[in-house]
Amino acid sequence: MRRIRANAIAILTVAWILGTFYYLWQDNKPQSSPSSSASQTRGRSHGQKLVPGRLEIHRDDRTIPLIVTQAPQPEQQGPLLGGFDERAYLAGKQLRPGDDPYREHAFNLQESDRLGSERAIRDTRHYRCASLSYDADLPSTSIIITFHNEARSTLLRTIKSVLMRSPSSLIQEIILIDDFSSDPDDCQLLAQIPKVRCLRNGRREGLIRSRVRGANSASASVLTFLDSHCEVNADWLQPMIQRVKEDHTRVVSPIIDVISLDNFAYLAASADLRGGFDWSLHFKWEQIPIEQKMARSDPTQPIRTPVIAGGIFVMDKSWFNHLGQYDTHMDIWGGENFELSFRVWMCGGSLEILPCSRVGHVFRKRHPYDFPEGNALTYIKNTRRAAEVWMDEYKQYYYSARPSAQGKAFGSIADRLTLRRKLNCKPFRWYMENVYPELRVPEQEAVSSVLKQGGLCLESRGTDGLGLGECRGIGANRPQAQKWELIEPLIRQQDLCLAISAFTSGSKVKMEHCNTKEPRQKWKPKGSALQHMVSGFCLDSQTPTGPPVIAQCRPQVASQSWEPQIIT
Ligand code: LR7
Ligand code: MN
Repeated sequence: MRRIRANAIAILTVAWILGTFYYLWQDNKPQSSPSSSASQTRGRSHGQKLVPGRLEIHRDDRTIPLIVTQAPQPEQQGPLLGGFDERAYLAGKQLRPGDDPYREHAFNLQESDRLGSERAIRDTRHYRCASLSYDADLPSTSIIITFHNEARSTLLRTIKSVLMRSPSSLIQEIILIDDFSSDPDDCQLLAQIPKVRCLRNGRREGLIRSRVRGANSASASVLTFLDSHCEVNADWLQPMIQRVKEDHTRVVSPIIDVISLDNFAYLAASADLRGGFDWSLHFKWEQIPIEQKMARSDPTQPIRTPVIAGGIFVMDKSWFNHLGQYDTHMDIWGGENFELSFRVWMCGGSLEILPCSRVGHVFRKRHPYDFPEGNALTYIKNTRRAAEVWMDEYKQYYYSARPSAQGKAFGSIADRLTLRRKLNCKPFRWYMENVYPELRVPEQEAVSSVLKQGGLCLESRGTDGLGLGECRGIGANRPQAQKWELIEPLIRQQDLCLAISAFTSGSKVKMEHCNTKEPRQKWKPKGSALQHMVSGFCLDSQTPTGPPVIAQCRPQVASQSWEPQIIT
């Protein structure tokens, strides 16, 4: 008896130990093997969209259980495509032997055509995602896909993956906007698929106006935008609709996995990335800031992102409309993701990436279509509009980073400025401080100089006093009181700046704590004079050497002539 009990205890102990090991193994199980860094820099010249950095590629499939997305659920089986004749559709356009498979679409069309429309793909989510549950009464969504000369096989795979991998109750409709592709049948024929509608533009509009057209004809309360060469992954839709249902001001996107443009392999992107940009308004994927990364105990939690890549996101329809849809004066491609992202954050919403939602996208190295106004001019027009409407004084950094944008046409922005005022949106400074503090403002080179007038130098005296004194010392040995840093618009000495005391002629000029936003501290050079930017008056030493004031600018007058002499 005792033997039996001892055996039972031993068996239970072994089972318990094995169970613990299994649990720990599950918890540490790599979702993907270490990264192979995919090249970040590619050949597009303007606002290129790059493969998310640090791809995690599953190399050794033997040690990691292969999890593929589930087969179509029973309710979706049967006539997924209704009476649509898939074979005839694909056969209608085929690569001719000898044709360059990359020429027309900038990806390997031959591989795409060969793949078929229903392949299984790896479920790239963190394994904990599979055990999350979502509300049973999620609202349905209108899927909006705009395209211009998309390959039939990629377009069909996008649609089919949506139908296969979404609960059918969540798909109200799939709206295709054919942006004046050469062959109207590319779109028209697809309308035979249940739930698919096709709208064709009578002329090329670009993706921005096309999406607005799609949104205007959508009947669901939630909008889902997709590019025309995507494959959605397991349970991609529920996490996004759930977040938007809980708070309609959230605009959410999935992690965007990579579909290889060469062999169409489906590759997991890193889950630690968010959207960012530099001052030239060039989108980039970047690491989540380290503090946020450390604070993330749950890998299924949303990731706040300063901007979204732009093509794949879910947004409440009335919120989309309330916020002014898109800037429909933007053409073809580019910049609309910044405009939307700034607007969402600054006007009371938020942007996030949901790690439990994954969608694959074919990233390309070049645009496979033409830009009627040219690629560069179009990108400049669109980003100038975004910068002019939303970036306030920070737009100067955009222009410094992209000098060629200056003077290029961008049309009227009056309507968008009115919109911004009407929505009572926060300033860009707020966005910089609260949403994207990691974006560094470029350091302006401080030039240290003396401000000389004849043999005299402008010097600070006592607490806030100023005057002209004999120039002393040479080079770096000049006294601190006579060294000035001219960093437009400020004229500064350590943390004190030259400021006018009132906006009237004759007002004294004094020193006070620097504040770039303070209009009384803003100066600019005007010939040999220093002009106060807001009042228009010039720095004047008065005669003979009273405390400096501002006075009507008079060219060549000695008391207004300041000769900056740079000290090294
Ligand atoms: O004139 C056009 N008319 C269109 O309908 C030009 C394009 N399009 C369609 C096109 O067929 C495609 O379906 O618009 C969609 C986007 O164009 P792509 O695929 O050439 O663009 P992309 O993938 O390089 O661009 C990303 O940035 C764009 C900026 O304007 C858009 O926001 C895209 O939607 C966006 N794509 C994504 O965010 C997917 C992930 C890529 C990244 C990063
Ligand atoms: Mn795309």
